[in-house]
Amino acid sequence: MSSKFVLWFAPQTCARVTLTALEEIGEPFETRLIAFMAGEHRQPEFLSVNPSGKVPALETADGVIVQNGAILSYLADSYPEAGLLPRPRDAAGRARILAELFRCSSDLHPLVTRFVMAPMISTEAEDAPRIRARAVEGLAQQLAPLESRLSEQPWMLGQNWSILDAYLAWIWFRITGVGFRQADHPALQRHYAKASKRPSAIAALQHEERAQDELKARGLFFQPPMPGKT
Ligand SMILES: N[C@@H](CCC(=O)N[C@@H](CS)C(=O)NCC(=O)O)C(=O)O
Repeated sequence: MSSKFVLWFAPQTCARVTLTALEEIGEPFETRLIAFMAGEHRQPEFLSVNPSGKVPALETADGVIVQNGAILSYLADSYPEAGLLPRPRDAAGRARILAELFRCSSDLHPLVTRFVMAPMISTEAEDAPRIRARAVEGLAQQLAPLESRLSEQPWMLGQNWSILDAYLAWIWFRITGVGFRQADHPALQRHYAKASKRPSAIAALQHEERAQDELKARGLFFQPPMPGKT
């Protein structure tokens, strides 16, 4: 490993949040692209890095770190000057930050998967509308407190940007990309527009574009279809 970090990732996935964090930190890093369409996430090379077969996985001088929330917390602690997350001294303050990370990774992300990739839950095509409908209900419930929070403050944690804003922006990108109704969530829409202008977010998208080009050249680029379309 010639750089400090090697990020295993795929475009449009939640690894975008880790990419954004690495861009914020400014340390040189390498990327390894996983082509899901070629099943590379189930192949020994990647499974030896992350036996769960999921991106992101980050190779570091301290070993491989997996799980977005854990990676973000590790990077925030390792590079306090980057301001990825507040680092309260008290246990309750730290628990509140972890709760926000888990909100994204454990409450919202599984709903994103159900809404965007219903066939990962059931391969029966007729189940997809029901899976998506339940996901929409769950998303509406989980996003409501964030919509009201962001109508009162600019960022997830208050007045300052944090990597949680990149996490929420990825969630919003993913669900609205396949038809989640934006009009019901004007504050989330504004938040996404603002979060996307951050230089780290722009740089992360540039990494993804290069990866997408590579996947397209190999005939392996996958775009989730809009519900009702194939
Ligand atoms: N809990 C994990 C979830 C990671 C995850 O589900 N990543 C997706 C891409 S967004 C993935 O690699 N999916 C492949 C699979 O589940 O087979 C995290 O937060 O890092």
